[in-house]
Amino acid sequence: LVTVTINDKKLQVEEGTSILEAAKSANIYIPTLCHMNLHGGVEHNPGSCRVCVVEIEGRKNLAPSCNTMVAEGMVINTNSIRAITSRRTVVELLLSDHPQDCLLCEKNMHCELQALAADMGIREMKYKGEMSTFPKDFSSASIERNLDKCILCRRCVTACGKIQTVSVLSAVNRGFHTIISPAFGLPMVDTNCTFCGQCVSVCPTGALTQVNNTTKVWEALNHKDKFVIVQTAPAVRAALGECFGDTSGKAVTGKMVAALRAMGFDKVFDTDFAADLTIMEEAAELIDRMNNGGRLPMLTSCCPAWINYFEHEFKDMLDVPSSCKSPQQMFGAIAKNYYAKKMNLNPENMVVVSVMPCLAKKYEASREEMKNDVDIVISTRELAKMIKEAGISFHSLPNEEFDSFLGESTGASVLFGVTGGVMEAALRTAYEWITGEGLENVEFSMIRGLDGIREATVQIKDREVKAAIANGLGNARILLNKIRNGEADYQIIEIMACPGGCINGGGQPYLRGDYEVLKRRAGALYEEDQNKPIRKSHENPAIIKLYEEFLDKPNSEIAHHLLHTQYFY
Ligand code: HC0
Ligand code: SF4
Repeated sequence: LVTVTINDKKLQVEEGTSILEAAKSANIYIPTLCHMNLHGGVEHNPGSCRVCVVEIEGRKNLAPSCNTMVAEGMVINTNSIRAITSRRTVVELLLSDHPQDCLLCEKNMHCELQALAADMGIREMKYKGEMSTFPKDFSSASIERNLDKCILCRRCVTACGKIQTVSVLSAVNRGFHTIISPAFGLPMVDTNCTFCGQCVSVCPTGALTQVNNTTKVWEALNHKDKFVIVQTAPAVRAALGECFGDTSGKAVTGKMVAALRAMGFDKVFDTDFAADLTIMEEAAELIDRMNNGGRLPMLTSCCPAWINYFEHEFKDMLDVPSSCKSPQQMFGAIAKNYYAKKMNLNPENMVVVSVMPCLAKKYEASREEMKNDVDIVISTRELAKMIKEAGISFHSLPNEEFDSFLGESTGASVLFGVTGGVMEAALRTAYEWITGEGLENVEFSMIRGLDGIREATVQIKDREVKAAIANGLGNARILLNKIRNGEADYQIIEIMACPGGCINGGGQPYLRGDYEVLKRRAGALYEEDQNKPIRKSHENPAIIKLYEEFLDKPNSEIAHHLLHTQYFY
């Protein structure tokens, strides 16, 4: 331990701690626009924004607190006139080359630069000069890039390069012309970008944002001839409340349903229904592969960013993932082909809207081979905006139930939203199907948690099923390389592109480096599972009926036609 004095307060901290972290431990807040703790203990501290500078006794120059480590006897002042003035100048200079359109910005009220300027009470543009005018990138269905708003913090570079190991973004050019860009200035859609949105999650400004589809949803809702239905992904309920000031860790399922109904959706359904359906198809596919010498391990295929990743980087292994479409897409296919028929609706007049924690889901819905399933995808953040726009008082809403029957689900399906959840749901069903016996304890606690890679051997009667789970694409790469090199003897692997799974999707409320929130969101989903009367997908009565009336059995010809897909180079 070393002893330091920060703002006249003496404290002891571990050697190797940055001044920024040491101050935080004493509840002293030093602003920064570039530093961020990323998932898995990766610290992004380039010291490039110079906002976090502090004065250290005996040193001539101010020091960036995020990458200056404490030393024994150090006396630090975070609030000296020099430090404050310098910090302010940095922000004023950033603003001098920043579009002044906060009111119109997708990030309005969620921008760290805006918040800092407000905290500093900046009231005038002190410096005027040349403004950057870089071309905007609206090429993808998921993410927009507006480089005029980029402050070169490089958080996105670290998120994409170190956490996801996709490395689409890097700094090019020098000085005033520096931009964060894909190689050769390619539009995102022509790169290896997976649209996971982790770069959007960490961007402090409006440089990287989601494609906003809220207007399209309002248009559909106001169209008198359209039957507009909505599905909500498992992880949305675990985080939506945060957009309305709730503390994290509380599922707001009932209020979310009530809000969607109040917005005017004809039916409010649940992606969880389709998650149960996915388990039916995926567990059947797994057992078939295990019994008939099929390709093992089988990889789950419900995360579109992950699908994108292996299509780009593991082209030699396209037979490994399950052929199942994701729950989002299965829902759309069932809604337009089964629900429509049952309810005497013309599928052409139906609009299927998804609320997802994910930005890649926007891209997934636009994929050519399944673009008829889902019409519009919005994120958790977009839904919150729409609820506010509609003047709905979220907290005064009653708790309402999903509509029948595409709204009926089990505890297994709600787990999909957290890393390991698809595996747990699949094991609950596979266990009972393989053994023909009831599973006493449905909770597979050995595969829970937020570690990047987890492994477990599950005894299913006389068979040992070896399972592995990866979350975060960097961790996925480690597992995939093991498979490629023949070093893995797993039967089933679950991969989710975002660290923590969908609870940390690119469309969720911003975490700002606070990963404790993820544990609480996960807890909200585990609690929802516990409170469900039925906790195994194959016991969902609406799913049983769907097979009886329409699909026949898992992996039937019609199930294959509607619920399965293929992967491309
Ligand atoms: Fe997910 Fe999904 S669990 S990917 O994370 O499988 O987005 O929440 O909706 O489709 O169900 C996201 C979340 C989903 C899908 C489900 C899966
Ligand atoms: Fe990288 Fe994901 Fe952002 Fe694409 S969406 S640039 S893969 S972090």
